[in-house]
Amino acid sequence: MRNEYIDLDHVPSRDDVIAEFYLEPNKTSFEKACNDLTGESSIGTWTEVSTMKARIWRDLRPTVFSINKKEKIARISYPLALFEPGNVPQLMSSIAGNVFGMKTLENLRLLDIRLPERYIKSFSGPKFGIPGIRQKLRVKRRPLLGTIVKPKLGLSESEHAKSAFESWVGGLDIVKDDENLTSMGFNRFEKRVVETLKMRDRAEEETGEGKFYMPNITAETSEMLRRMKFVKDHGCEYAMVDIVSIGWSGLQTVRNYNNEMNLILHAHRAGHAAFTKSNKHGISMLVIAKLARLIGVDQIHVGTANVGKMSGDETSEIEDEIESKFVTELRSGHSLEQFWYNVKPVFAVASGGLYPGSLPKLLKIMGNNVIIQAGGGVHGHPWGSEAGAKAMRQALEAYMKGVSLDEYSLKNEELAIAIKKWGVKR
Ligand code: RUB
Ligand code: CA
Repeated sequence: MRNEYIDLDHVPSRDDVIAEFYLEPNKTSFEKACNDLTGESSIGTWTEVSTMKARIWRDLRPTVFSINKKEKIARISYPLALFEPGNVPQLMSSIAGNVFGMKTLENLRLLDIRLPERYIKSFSGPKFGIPGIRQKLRVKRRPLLGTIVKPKLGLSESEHAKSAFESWVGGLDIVKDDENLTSMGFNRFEKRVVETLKMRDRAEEETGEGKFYMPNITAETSEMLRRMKFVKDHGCEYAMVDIVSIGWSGLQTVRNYNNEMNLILHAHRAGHAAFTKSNKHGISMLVIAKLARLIGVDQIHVGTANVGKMSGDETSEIEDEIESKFVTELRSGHSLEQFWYNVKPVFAVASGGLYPGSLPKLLKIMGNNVIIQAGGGVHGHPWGSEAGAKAMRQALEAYMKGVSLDEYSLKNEELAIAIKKWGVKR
C-alpha cells in the first residue's frame, strides 16, 4: 500500500474537513513530515501494517493537497467519515492529538480548520449569539461594558456583591466572576450568587437599566449542571465557564443542558496561551474560537488586539470569524474559507489590561459588537469602583459621540481622574 498522502492535484470535496498546519520537519524532508502528520492524524502509524484494507485506503485516506515549503504550510483534506458527528473531542484527538509529539516534526501548529456543513449541523451552535444577547440586555447598538470583580479571589460573598453593585450603578452593564473564582471557604458559590443578584435587582431599580451577572460555574461536569440550574432558578441570565479548563466534553455537556436552562453562555479562555501563544507550535486561538462557536457559546474572549495586557494580534481575525456568516480565504493572514450557514454570530469579549483611556483605540479596531471587560481599569480608579465604572461609561459615551476623551473629561471628573492615572492609549 503506498504510504503516500500527497496529491497536489487533489481538489477537496465540500464535505471534507480541511486542516491547515504550520510544520517544521525534524531532520527529514518536508514531504516525509507531511506524510507522517497526515497518517498519524487519520488512519496510519509509523510503519505499514498487514491489517490495512484496500477499502480503508480508498475511502478514508486523507490528502495533502497543498504544500508551501517557504511558508512551511501544508493543507490536508480529511474525508468526513473519519469524524464522529457531534463529537469535538474525537475531532481534536485526530487532527490535534498525537501529531504534536511526533519526532519527525520539530514544531507543528494547527492554524485553521474548515468545517463542512454536515459536520456543523451535528452541533447546536449558540443559543443567543449577538442578536439574542442584545435583545436580552436591551442594548441595541453600542458596545457592552463589563467588569470583573477584583481582587480575583479573597472577597467574601457580600464584599463581592457590594463591588458588583457599585460597578452597576456606576454605569456598567455586566459584572462577572473571575476565571478562578468558583466556590471556596471565603466565598461560597450559592451565597455569592444570591447576594450578587440581590444587588443586581437594586442596581436595576436605581438606574432603570438592565444589569447582568455572569457567575462562574466552572467545576466537575455534573456540578456545573447543578450550578446552571441554581443560577437559573435564582433569576440569573448568564453562566460563565472556563472552556479550556472544562474541556470540549464539558463544554458540550453544558451546551446541551442549556437547551433546557436557556442561559447566555460566556466562554472564558484561561489557559489557552499554553498552546496558542507560540506561532510555531500548538493550536491557534482561531481554531479554539471556531470550535467554541460550533459547540455554541454565546460570547468568548478574543483578546484586545494588543491594546491590553495580553499578547496576540489575531483579535480582529478571530472577531471576524465568530461574527460572520461566511469568511473568505486569505484575509489579513487568515487561511481557510468557512461558511457558517445558520450558526449565530458570537459576541467578542475584549478583556485584559483595559482602562477608560484605552477604549477609543480598542473600539476603532473592534467596532461596536464587542463586550469590554475591565477589572483593574475599574476597581483601580483612585475614587473606587463606582467612579471607575462611571469613567468607563463616560469614555464610551465620548467615543459614541465622536468627542475626544480629553475634551469629554473636562466635564466628566471620573474620566479625568482615570486619564490622570492611566493616560489615554494613542
Ligand atoms: C482581566 C481579566 C481577564 C483576563 C482574560 O482583568 O481578569 O480574565 O484579562 O484575558 P484586568 P483574555 O482587566 O484587571 O486585566 O481575555 O485575553 O483571555
Ligand atoms: Ca480574570
